[in-house]
Amino acid sequence: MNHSRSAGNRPPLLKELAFPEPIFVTRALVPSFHSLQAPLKNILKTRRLTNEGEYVLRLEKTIAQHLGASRSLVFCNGTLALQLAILGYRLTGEIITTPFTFSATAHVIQWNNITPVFADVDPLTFNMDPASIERLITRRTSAILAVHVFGVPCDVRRIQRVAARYGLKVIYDAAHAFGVETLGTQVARFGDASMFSFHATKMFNTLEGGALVSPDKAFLDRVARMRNFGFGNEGEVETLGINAKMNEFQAAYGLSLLPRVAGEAVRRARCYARYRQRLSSVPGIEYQHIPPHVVLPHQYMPILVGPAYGITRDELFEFLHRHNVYARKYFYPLCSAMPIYRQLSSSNPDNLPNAHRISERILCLPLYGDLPLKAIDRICELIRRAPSHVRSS
Ligand code: T4K
Repeated sequence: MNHSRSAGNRPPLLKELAFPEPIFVTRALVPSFHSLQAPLKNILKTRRLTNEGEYVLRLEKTIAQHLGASRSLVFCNGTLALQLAILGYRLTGEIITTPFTFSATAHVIQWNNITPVFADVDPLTFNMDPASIERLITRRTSAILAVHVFGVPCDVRRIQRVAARYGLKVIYDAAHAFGVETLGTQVARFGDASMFSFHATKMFNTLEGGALVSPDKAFLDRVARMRNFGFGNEGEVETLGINAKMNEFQAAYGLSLLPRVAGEAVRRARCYARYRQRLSSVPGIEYQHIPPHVVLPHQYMPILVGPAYGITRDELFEFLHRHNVYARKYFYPLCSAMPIYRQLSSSNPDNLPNAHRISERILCLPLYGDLPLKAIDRICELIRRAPSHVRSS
């Protein structure tokens, strides 16, 4: 169904609420210029630019501490980190994953010549439903690739029980979950490996980048070799590899940014609470459930636009755009509806009712620490007035 209207029958703008400048879904957190000066000067002086230099090694130690892991590996982006995690465990056949995610999750499976199998999601947390996972396990299944969607942790205990029963690996796409805690510990401690994205749009970023953590030391050694063309300690190519290294500028940038993350999380929590408060009287707006044992630095402000709201998600999306608010439909369409995956038998919409319902209603509103509370009030007022305004035109 196409909900967009031609310019001729669009409702007039609510001029008093329209933003003069675009408000994007997020705004990259950056370090101060001052904090970057010394490391950049040092990099330029030593001319050590890449290949596991001083700053990359320091960042790996710091990230490991931050995530409660004994070791971390950093990469030029999160997608390659995840792709190498699959290769590092020599997975084959089929991997069960979620359709409600960024395309990278499904792509890394396909790039490894493995068939992604899509499981339905929980209607409240938007994360993979362990019962749905279990129904899809076949003799070809080698792993579960689960996503902590918008940072909200999966049901890690139930997923672990399912995996243990069938001897499967569990890899978490924790792209959104840097600093998240669940069940009294870091989310990075669950599963056989977790990938964190450090893309510019993430609260902690290294421009582009990502990290892997795992309790399996031999696995991390293998992946470290794969990240660098397969070179081993003796300088010989021991395994299939690729170039997935992070460079020294990125690592120095990340080290300078990390001290800012805690303050950013506090500011985002304030923004999140303001949205919840201001939208509480708007019928039909629903939220992702955050279980009580979870500590969540908010990376996203997802809402579901339900039928009681009065207009569709797409109508609200367009209305906000016209008022210069660039909310995003993360994640629509589902991976299972994308041309390269929709022919798979698990992509049948009848098997994915919750994922379809969420994907058709989801909207991520702008969220970043220096978004003024007054701007949030104005966005909420636009959301409050949109149904009557759109319907009356
Ligand atoms: N798994 C999951 C579940 C993921 O969500 C992702 C990435 C991955 C794996 C893969 O990790 P990486 O390989 O990326 O490390 C973005 C990001 O490119 C992508 O990293 C992210 N997920 C995905 C959810 O969103 P776009 O196309 O929405 O980004 P873009 O360029 O439209 O940016 C959104 C807004 O962010 C802009 O309107 C303004 C702001 N922004 C953006 C950039 C690039 C900045 O302020 N500065 C910037 O440099 O994909």
